[in-house]
Amino acid sequence: MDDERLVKAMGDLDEEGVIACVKGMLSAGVEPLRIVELCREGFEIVGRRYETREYFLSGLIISDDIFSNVLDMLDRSGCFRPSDEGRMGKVVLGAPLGDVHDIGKAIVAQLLRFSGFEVIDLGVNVRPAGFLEAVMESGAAVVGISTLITVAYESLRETVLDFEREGLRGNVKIMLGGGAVSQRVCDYAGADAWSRDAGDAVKFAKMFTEKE
Ligand code: B12
Repeated sequence: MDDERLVKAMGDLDEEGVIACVKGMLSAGVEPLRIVELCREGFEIVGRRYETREYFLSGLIISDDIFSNVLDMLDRSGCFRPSDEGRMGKVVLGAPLGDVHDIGKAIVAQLLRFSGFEVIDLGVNVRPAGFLEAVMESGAAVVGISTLITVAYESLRETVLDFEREGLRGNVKIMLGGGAVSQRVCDYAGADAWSRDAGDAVKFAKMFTEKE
């Protein structure tokens, strides 16, 4: 019941409703990742309403504002506090050239840090060579790219090709995530894994950095 209310409030851009639901859920001990997932479902409603022109760009911006408040609440509850950051290795993270969406990426970064990874967050609109340079500087073995917009597919492919051209593809695992990725996109880009679940970023990073 609360689940549906949260999804609906997010879809309706009802900030007070969202905050009230999240407060209630946190005090009832609901898993923070469950709250994030329900908000993500609400974002999908916002996206659909934007496509059908019920909402405009301002609707997308408001949904971002509302979710920032949710993230602040989750942060204050202490659930995303990093534990022994860096112990598990380094992950370079970013959104590709042409893409400025960073909400999902921020969640992935928090979860990776929480799980002991050092995250080198390059931000959004990262040109292909930016990922390569960050890996060369940091020695990270994992790259995560968060993609919400289809125009960025070409830049995903270019990013993977840059690692190949530099002879570094064998040393680095590349994972994709975000609403615009799929198995086809992963195959096209030549990446190693993909998911639309932030928890899988941690699962993949652990798998990729496991010592034989
Ligand atoms: C909020 C929003 C915005 C905000 C973003 C604010 C911000 N700081 O990010 C603003 C207003 C800036 C915006 C701008 C635009 N947007 Co917009 N936006 C959205 C919206 C409503 C929500 C996105 C979101 O944050 N979702 C919630 C997060 C939590 O979900 P997520 O990113 O998928 O992340 C989850 C998983 O995928 C996973 N994950 C994420 N990253 C990674 C990485 C790895 C490695 C792994 C394993 C997992 C993983 O973990 C997360 C938690 O589970 C979507 C609709 C939708 N359905 O997504 C449209 C949407 C993405 N936007 C869209 C569009 C068209 C635009 C604009 C072009 C609009 C315009 N006319 O200017 C611009 C694009 C600018 C650009 N060049 O990038 C389209 C894209 C369509 C397409 N096919 O390409 C969408 C799909 C809306 C729609 N249905 O039309 N947008």
